[in-house]
Amino acid sequence: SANEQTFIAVKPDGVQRGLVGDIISRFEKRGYKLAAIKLVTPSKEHLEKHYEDLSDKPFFKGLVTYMLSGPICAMVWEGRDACKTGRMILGATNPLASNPGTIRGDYAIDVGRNVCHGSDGVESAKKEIALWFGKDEVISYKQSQFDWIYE
Ligand code: YYY
Ligand code: MG
Repeated sequence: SANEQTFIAVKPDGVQRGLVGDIISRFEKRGYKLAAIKLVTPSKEHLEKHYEDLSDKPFFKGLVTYMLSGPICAMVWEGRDACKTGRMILGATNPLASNPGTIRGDYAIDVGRNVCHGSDGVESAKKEIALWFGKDEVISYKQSQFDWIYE
């Protein structure tokens, strides 16, 4: 359906490196609709909850420290197949395995500085959107170019 939503975040390195505009542009130009956006500095507890499935991984502590190192640009993008296509726009988890043309493949080298986050499926997207945004922060509106993007 054209109203699938995904949670996309520009991580602290992406914000500091001035990549927010480019990342927004890639989703806009593809045809996705921006449903929510804010710049935030979440707590350690919030970030541990966001990455709770990875809590037993050796990189977990470093991951949370990295995510605490500066502001994060949190967004919700909406459109057909938003979760799967969002992951394709981001590239692979390890930037060295990401194709040029993806965000990570264009801007990153190390896995622990991979610039952006995207939900890995519809269920995790729902969970992440509820964690990062209040209900009134996710906006419902008609995208004016809708009929030029969807047949
Ligand atoms: O969803 P995605 O961000 O692509 O990867 P995850 O497997 O969910 O891991 C989350 C996050 O953890 C990843 O973006 C970087 C970091 N990480 C790491 O530092 N080292 C690894 N070997 C794997 C992941
Ligand atoms: Mg993930």
